[in-house]
Amino acid sequence: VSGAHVPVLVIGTGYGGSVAALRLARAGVPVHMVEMGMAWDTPGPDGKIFCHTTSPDRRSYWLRTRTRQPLSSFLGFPLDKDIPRYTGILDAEELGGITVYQGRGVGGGSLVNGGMAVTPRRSHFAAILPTVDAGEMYATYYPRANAELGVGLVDPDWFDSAACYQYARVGRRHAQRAGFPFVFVPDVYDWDYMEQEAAGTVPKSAVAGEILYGNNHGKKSLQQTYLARAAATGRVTVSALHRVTSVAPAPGGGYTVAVDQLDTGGATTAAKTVTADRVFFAAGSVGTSKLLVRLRATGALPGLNGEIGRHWGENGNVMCGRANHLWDPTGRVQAAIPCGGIDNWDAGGAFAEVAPLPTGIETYASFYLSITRNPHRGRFTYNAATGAVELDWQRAWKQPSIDMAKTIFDRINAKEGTIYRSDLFGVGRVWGDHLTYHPLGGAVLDKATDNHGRLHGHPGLYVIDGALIPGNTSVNPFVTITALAERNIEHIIANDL
Ligand code: FAE
Repeated sequence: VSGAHVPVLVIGTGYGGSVAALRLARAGVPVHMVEMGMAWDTPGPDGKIFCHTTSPDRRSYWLRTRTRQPLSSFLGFPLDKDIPRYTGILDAEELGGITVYQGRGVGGGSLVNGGMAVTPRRSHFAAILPTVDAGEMYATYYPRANAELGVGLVDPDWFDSAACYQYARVGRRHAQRAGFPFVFVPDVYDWDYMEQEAAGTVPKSAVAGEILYGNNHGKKSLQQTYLARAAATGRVTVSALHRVTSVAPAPGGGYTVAVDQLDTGGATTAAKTVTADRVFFAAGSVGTSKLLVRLRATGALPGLNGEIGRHWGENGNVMCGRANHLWDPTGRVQAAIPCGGIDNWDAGGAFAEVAPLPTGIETYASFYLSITRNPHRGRFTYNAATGAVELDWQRAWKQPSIDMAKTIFDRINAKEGTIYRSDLFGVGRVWGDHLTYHPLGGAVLDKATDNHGRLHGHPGLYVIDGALIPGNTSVNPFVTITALAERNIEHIIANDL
């Protein structure tokens, strides 16, 4: 309701926002969450909430008239197609030099991601966030995050025989033959449900190839975990299809938050203001960075410091495929939830997840998303002429990532006598170096904020999402984002409220 006053307003409903909402509500504080995407709680005309990976419709992309699939071609055929402009679930946001994929809707990235729930090795965490007590993180906050998110491991015996993981077993064999450790990767997908999918006793989701545009069954997104528990407190309200455009000090104390209500075509249907005693920025690395950079540059939040918009990275994401021999088929049916990876981080700077290629046909291809120790960092700046926030990032900055991924795949190719696929990212392109799934940084802990996420210069403003992490987590990021949010909100509740 326009003109309302709330004790706490949370911008965004991804991991950071959901942790903040649950913990504040359990501490007795009413919380209002504002989410620019849709609620994703109502089935479409086909009876399903989410559309399928191989038949993207208007539900697939955020305000685009053509899909922007991570794999843009296959055997030389372009895969993208026209779709009606709609507030779909996956944003392929073009930021100079890189396409940043993000979830849009109540649940943020948890709606679209692969659910891979990885706790980094402690020494890596300590190097990334040296001012955070790693002892506390590994004793308390990582276990808490893993428990709340419902993280589990595939049953290794089932894995060994399941047809839908043939591609992962091929990935394991090739890794091990080249001398690399293959590790199982935990996930928030319900593994018992997946076994039933494979047995044909329940409706299929992962086994039918659902991923990227939402899973209709089996995946424990934030809607099933943190947000469900937050709602159960009775103290949390959520406004979907509402986008925060400004936060500024209110005359009588607290902050005035400007919010646009959107229709499903992306047009603003109402402009509202709310006052809040405290505001948590949880709009994701890109969303939080863009807001804060603009609010600082335009003088709405003049106290923010010069660290705002800095130390942004893409977790070194780079994709590639390999062409296998005819005696190494990867399977026509592929579970869309990855469950294993190749760890060459310490020696080569790369951790590669063995990813599915759920096309429904035999491709004889192995596909990988590598996380690498890319040292390059981008920076968000405000363009006063256009009023846009821009990211400086160049595609050439992915070269270290490619070199690190090659420490794994050149060796596997040499051992197997195989080659890279060059038909997946446009004709002749071997490397998917134009994108990231893992934006991180832009309002980094202990730089733009204090050591618990309080923004410098404006008491009552906090950052609690992936923007706090300086560009890399050495593994998939959401468990770390969740655990850090658990740590920070516990401290904030104990000291600020
Ligand atoms: P996030 O989850 O992005 O939530 C931010 C929310 O804020 C979104 O719902 C936005 O719509 C909303 N928002 C933004 N701006 C505004 C505004 N102005 N007003 C109102 N609302 C706004 O942030 N990570 C893993 O660990 N494992 C995986 O397997 C994995 N797979 C991925 C696959 C894909 C395709 C993608 C895109 C990501 C994947 N990730 C994965 C990354 C992970 O989802 C991401 O790091 C987290 O979702 C980031 O969490 P945050 O809380 O920072």
